[in-house]
Amino acid sequence: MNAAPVRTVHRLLPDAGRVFVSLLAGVAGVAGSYAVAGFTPSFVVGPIAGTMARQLPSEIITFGIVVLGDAGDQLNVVAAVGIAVVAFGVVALSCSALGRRLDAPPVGILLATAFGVGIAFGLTGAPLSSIASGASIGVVLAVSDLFTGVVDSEVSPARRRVLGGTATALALSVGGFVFGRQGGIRRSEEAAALDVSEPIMAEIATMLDEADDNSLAVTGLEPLVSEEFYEVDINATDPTIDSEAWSLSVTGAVEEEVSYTYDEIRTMDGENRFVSLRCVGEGLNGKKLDNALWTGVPIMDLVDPAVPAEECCVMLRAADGFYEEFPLSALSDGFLAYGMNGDVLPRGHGYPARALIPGHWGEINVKWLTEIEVLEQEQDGYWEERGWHGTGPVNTVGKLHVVNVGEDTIEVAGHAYAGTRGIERVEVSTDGGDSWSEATLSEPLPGDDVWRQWSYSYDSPGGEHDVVVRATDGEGTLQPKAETDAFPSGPSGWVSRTVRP
Ligand SMILES: Nc1nc2c(c(=O)[nH]1)N[C@H]1C(S)=C(S)[C@@H](COP(=O)(O)O)O[C@H]1N2
Ligand SMILES: [Mo]
Repeated sequence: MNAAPVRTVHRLLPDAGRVFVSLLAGVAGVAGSYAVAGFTPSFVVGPIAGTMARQLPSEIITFGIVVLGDAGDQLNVVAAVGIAVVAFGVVALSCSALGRRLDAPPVGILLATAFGVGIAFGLTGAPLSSIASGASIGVVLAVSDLFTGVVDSEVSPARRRVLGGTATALALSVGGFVFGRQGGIRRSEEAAALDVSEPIMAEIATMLDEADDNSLAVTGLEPLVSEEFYEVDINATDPTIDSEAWSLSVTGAVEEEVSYTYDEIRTMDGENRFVSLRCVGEGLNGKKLDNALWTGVPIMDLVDPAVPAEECCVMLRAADGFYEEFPLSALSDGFLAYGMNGDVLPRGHGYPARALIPGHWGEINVKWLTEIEVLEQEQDGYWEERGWHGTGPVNTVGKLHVVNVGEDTIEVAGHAYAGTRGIERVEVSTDGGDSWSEATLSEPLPGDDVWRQWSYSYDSPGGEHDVVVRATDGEGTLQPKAETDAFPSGPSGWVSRTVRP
């Protein structure tokens, strides 16, 4: 029997070393993209994660939001990184195999580079980061090939390939990761102090001081202006918008469509407002409730000049492909913010401008806003198409985030929020709901959509006990005791926690 056919089959099947080096080339391809783009939509992983978040069945998405929470987002990004690495790896492996079959390995490397650029560009539409992806793949393949040609070595060529490929991929990946973390070549333009008129600036300082003064002195309790404001997005990466090229238009059922540039909006009369936001998808005692001081303009100052011809509703559309619909009447108290806590609105919170709709769930507070379309008829927004009902007013909630156990006394504290209804009272039970006492509330901040802090101290009963919190809104309505899930219209119920002194 001739052994040749066996050897041919062997040659066609890639050996483990080549598979390994190709996968590492895939890692380098992802890192190359990250080096240039940072964590933006130009990073190959962004569109993959976004497509998964958009296309997966809504049951899986809801499970991710309600059960996994932030871990669900992380899982999505990890899966997207894996997909990108494998896709680039398969390109590297098959192109280099083709190059060998043609007896021209450099052709295979060039092909791998070209396909790498092509795939990345197809996903991101971003030339620079795509070239960085393809080039990184090509460099890993080329260097590992060069290493096999080293003469006078004790090490076998196959092993040299793996060593050379690994070293190159490692260097490119670590370098790419470190550089990309700083924002890549394209560093973000915001994260700067807001440049507004003297009186507005002075008012920001006064209002932030007031929030500071009003914050209860409780160890571990987040102040009235959040130090870390939560973020919820349909995409893993935030859009990078050039404010010079951005505009906001009022369209649809209006007498005349109007469009505004960033500069036009920035030169209109501005205002400062405290507004709290809460996500409909958060857990009952979750952390997706926060407050900030926003700077911007009343949204109707932009809409009125277009003269809406319909009373029904509006669709707010954004640069990330997000859209939410709600009644025009809710928009009438709305605000368009371009500043946050005295800084330019951060990219993660909607730079250059976002909507703030008082008293409503977070989702209609559309970030990266580009269009306000007046509608003649109701339509579903992004989350409503996925089964949520998150466009209405928020549920009343009293959160319990702080338990400070002292020697004789125990201090419990948290935040309470009821949107524009305001908070009238927070009550605490330390015996599982049998008896109730009134908690201390922080002095209210100006504004009609602002949370409050509460705190309560009591003598330690010694043993384990259940603390329950319930809030009454400004209309005198006690929040319902019955617990409901976040899906579909927001969590509800009294928060309770077991305390062990
Ligand atoms: N363009 C856009 N706007 C958006 C979202 C989004 O994914 N894209 N998420 C919404 C949701 S669900 C919430 S809860 C709030 C959160 O705002 P924050 O990220 O500034 O906290 O933004 C809303 N606005
Ligand atoms: Mo949300």
